[in-house]
Amino acid sequence: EHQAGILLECASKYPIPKGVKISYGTAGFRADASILSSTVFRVGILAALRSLKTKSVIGLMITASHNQISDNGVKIADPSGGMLTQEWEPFADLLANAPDPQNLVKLISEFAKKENISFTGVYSAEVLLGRDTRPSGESLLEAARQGITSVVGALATGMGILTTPQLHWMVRYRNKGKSSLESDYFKQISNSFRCLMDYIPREMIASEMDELIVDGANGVGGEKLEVVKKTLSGLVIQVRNSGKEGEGVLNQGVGADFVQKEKIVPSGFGQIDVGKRCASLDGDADRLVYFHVLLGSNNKIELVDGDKILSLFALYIKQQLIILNKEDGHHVHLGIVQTAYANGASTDYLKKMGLEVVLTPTGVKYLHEKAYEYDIGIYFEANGHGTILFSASFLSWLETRNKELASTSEGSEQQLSVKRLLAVSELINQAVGDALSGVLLVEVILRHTGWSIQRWSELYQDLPSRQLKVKVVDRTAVITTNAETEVVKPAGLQEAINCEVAKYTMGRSFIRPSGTEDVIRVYAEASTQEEADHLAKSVAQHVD
Ligand code: NG1
Ligand code: ZN
Repeated sequence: EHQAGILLECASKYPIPKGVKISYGTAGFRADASILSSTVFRVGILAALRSLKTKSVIGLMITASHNQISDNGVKIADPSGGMLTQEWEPFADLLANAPDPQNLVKLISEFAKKENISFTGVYSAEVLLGRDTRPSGESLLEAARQGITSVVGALATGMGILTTPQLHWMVRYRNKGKSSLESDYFKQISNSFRCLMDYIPREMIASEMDELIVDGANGVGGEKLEVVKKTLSGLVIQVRNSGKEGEGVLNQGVGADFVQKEKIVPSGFGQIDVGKRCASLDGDADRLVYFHVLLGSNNKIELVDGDKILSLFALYIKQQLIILNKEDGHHVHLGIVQTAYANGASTDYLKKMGLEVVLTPTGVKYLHEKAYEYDIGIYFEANGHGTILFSASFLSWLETRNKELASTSEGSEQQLSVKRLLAVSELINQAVGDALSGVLLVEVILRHTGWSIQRWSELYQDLPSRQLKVKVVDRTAVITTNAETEVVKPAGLQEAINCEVAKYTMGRSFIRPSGTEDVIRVYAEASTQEEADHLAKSVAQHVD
């Protein structure tokens, strides 16, 4: 009752704005920053409850990723460093939309009872807090802190301005009982990068590679990359749009989302960069795409998207597994996870390479969960969010094998492969997609293969595609199935889409409600750009 009193008092300082209904979507709560304080306050409470329930440290990140600077958002990292369990999302919605403090307290006490959460147990909650560079982040972080500490005994630990993947990484390592400061993160990625560089076949090292130019989206990623790059040898990185004073506005004409959708150079890039290897991060550095600038006056680029990063990773991993399998016949289950937004040409290519490919609905939580079913699961969204997951049992097999080989065949090809896989598992973020570790792995693999960005891009040719969004009053009216490739409701809509698709060669199209915006997204692919545009447009007309 002491607890209820405190909650009531704190909650009254964060009344919810009138007429706003908000829901925990693909990436937590997102909205214009000016209406978010009460939501963030309440998510603070939620995070503390989650910590009590799991008896583990929980993460709370304040970011709106690639969205405009005036937006912000909040999401929770579970004990493993992954997204908040889906089972708690309905409660998150209820909390965020509770009309007044009395109602809020009632909801909390009912939920705590149902979930067996004790406010007076020996474990006290701890939540790690992070935020991106958005100016609104500072006061929202304070709201989160107030929410957390309104749960008696709960501790809110501020970790400063971070990339989203850094916070997830910290939560994961803290719960493993390991040191999880930002400096530990940097140490881990630069050490494993160094190892992987050492394991590159000798004949490849000779070939010097030119510098990588990275567009930091004027966000937190650029700043962090400046720190990382100082610790690397054998890789020269030039950071542009690093978010420093005068370089431009967060996500405005820059960043991975802009580059992927518009297929033109981000601000700060141009004809002087023709042919060079370039990469783009998003506002919270959990997405990564590569590109090179094409010759011509229209600032067009050749995009190397998440699907191609996935393909590069898959080829490298598969090559290591072939070396392992050959020697001792151990079968390793490698799975590739994509969404319906993956370019059709990428899926065809991966299958042709003999890889097992599955589709899940959009949203990291689905991809991550699926990838976790394999010994090694590689997942990517076309937009550049993805990572490589290693199962605990496969990692321990690798550790054992590494020890055995050290005594029986030191210096063998097989030992090298084992060491490479172990180093990849250290480099690439096991909690969530991470553009910083992704960049380092891409760079290692390009050196390993000796490929230029052009050669990499030629692995396969993307099918022309078009994405549109249709503003609707109620996006929940559209219900899909089969990894979002088919519409179930409204009735008749899927038949109409089928009809349109049938008019094109290599045509493919699907629609789904966005989880982050009030829109229905339309995707179309066809053998020419004109046809893809046309198909998308005609499908969009059926949605309206
Ligand atoms: P929604 O708005 O649900 O389509 C978008 C991206 C997702 C994911 C989330 C979170 C597309 C088509 N959708 O989700 O892949 O990245 O944002 O940021 O790119
Ligand atoms: Zn992001």
